[in-house]
Amino acid sequence: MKKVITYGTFDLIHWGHINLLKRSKGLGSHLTVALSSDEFNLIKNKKSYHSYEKRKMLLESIRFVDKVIPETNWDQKIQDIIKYDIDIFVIGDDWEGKFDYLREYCEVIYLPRTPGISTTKIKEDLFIVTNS
Ligand code: C2G
Repeated sequence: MKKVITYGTFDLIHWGHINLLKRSKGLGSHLTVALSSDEFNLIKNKKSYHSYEKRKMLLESIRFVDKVIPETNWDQKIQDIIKYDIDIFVIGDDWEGKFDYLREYCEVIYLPRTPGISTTKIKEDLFIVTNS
């Protein structure tokens, strides 16, 4: 049973996220999502629209997702990989190269981002619509 893990904020869940989760699950038979906490989001300079609990509930409703754990800092990945017996770390290629140090512990795969959609784009488009 190949176990896969990915990390992210997944705010205002959209089809780019779903593409990532679907492909991630396709790499193995179990997918864990380490979901950025509200506090860690502030460290990432991200302000989520939805709280951690709401983002967790949404992710747990997605059939590709088997487990959701909190991501509270940049440095938990190695211990997560060991603790959850992970075979593959996967993330979008906007992070290309940033997590190569994990290759000592598991396979590292960067998947192409889905073009044309992002949480930021959604927020910007809605701002324009509501202010025009
Ligand atoms: N993503 C994607 N295509 C998009 C938008 C996002 O493939 N159009 C992917 C990102 O590459 C990432 C995942 O969806 O793998 C979640 O995106 P974010 O919530 O923006 O994740 P991020 O803030 O980059 O968090 O420790 C790692 C960080 O927590 C990653």
